Amino acid sequence: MPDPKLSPIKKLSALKTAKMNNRLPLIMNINHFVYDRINRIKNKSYGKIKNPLAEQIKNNGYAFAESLIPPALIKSIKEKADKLYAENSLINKQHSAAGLTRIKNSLNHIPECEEIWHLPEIKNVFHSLYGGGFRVFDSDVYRTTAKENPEASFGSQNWHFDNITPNMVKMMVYLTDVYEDTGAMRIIPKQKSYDLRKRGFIKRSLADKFEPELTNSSIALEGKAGTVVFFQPQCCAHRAIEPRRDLRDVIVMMFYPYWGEQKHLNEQEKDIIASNRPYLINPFTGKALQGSYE
Ligand SMILES: O=C(O)CCC(=O)C(=O)O
Ligand SMILES: [Fe+2]
Repeated sequence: MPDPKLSPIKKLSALKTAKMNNRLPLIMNINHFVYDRINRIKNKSYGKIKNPLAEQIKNNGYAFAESLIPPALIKSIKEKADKLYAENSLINKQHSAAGLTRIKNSLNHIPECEEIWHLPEIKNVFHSLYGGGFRVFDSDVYRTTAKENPEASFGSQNWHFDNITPNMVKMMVYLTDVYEDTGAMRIIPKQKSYDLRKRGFIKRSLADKFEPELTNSSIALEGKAGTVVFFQPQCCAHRAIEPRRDLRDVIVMMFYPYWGEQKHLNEQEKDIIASNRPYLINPFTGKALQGSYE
């Protein structure tokens, strides 16, 4: 039940948000709903491919696996990322005061990232979730460190749901060993998150009202370099954590269903996918509906 202290309008809005899993315009949800139905019809194996990680994602909103990606691939991506950070010329520093820096055009500068979504172990998870193919909407390599300015913050450091359609699934690949004190993301399982949303936690600005419940019901996603975390960021409340020591490097990719195979990308397509932000998309064309970052 929504919090009885909420005004009627807030109660209604919390219920609508819980129902749709987002705060997007109705028309966008309808567009994706129709797209997903077409996907189910076209993907004959919808619901038939079994994968234990996909089951966990469906049930809990997240799953993690330690050894889906060959260590040599992780090592070469990490080495290239380190080199780019050391050269310091291709780094987006928009949020550097808050400890977040990104590699610009990472798919062209670290082309090995593309190999990840062609690995059978990764493809299987999405084939099971979507009943067939998938597309990658966004791929990003970023680093979190201690803040330079304690007052600074980037949005994801507050508890939030990503405001995206229900068919999207995010994948985070660790390039460093990730512990609580090196910036492991905290996440709240789907059922508990759903309960919080119905009670009125629908956006990040309301997080303070729901503490300490948010923190107490969350877990830190710790894992060695190479760990893959799949999650539904529209279903599970989550937040980025500032490392208290060292740093955390990750690749983050966003997936959505598709009835064909994700093809190999040319340079221009990689450039677009490496800068697609935020995650609002016309699924029929694969095009971003809002701006990107450099
Ligand atoms: O970097 C993180 O730990 C989490 C960022 C986040 O909010 C997200 O990927 O949706
Ligand atoms: Fe997020």
